[in-house]
Amino acid sequence: MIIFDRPGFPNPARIRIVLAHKGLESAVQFVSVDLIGAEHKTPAFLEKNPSGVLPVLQLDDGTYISEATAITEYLDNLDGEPALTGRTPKEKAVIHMMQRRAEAEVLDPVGIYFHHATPGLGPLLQVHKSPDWAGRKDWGERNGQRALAGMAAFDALLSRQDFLAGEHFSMPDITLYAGLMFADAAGLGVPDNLDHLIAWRGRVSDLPSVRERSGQEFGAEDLRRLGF
Ligand SMILES: N[C@@H](CCC(=O)N[C@@H](CS)C(=O)NCC(=O)O)C(=O)O
Repeated sequence: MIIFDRPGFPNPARIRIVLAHKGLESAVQFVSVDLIGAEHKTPAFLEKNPSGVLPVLQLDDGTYISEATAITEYLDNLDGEPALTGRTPKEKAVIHMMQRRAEAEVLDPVGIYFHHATPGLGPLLQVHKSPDWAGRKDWGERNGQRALAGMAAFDALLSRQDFLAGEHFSMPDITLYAGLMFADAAGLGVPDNLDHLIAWRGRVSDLPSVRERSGQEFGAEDLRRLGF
């Protein structure tokens, strides 16, 4: 299997955590795609994923699977023990619900904040994302506020349970963890009064599969190229 990604970026990090969690790292070959150079908007890459985003999994039979959720579901089911995406109908439904909520309320709005309220990944990509970003910061700012409200909602939930779908670590925890990592890197941050969210973040980063992956700073090398 091949994973097209960029080390240290939030959605690729989701899959790297899944691979570590499932003991599958040696089963894949990583191919790095230059996001700052907008390589993922070229016709060659769009053939792999018409949405023009990372990560993408290529199976040995040539099938391309994009969307971190779909890739996670595939990898999680390979060993017949899909603990990250759910084993019973109820587990699957609760995980799916929390997964969508983590993406819609935190990770995606942080991405919009990053690309619409800041220079994002620089001029070559802004042409595709938000060419007039400087005049449209309000859309980005509104999404930044939405992400902060989402974090507060998860803080309240985590005052009652250890992980997003209940008592066990699963896919939505990885999604929210990537969302907070992105919020830090985008300069939005995580409010320090959200004690339950911060304690949960500590629990997640202590898991071996996450600890191994969180050594990577968010796109450190790429952000240096942009002068951050
Ligand atoms: N919904 C997608 C989101 C993927 C995504 O936005 N990936 C980012 C990297 S963290 C990307 O490729 N950004 C470049 C762009 O939006 O042009 C997924 O779950 O895989």
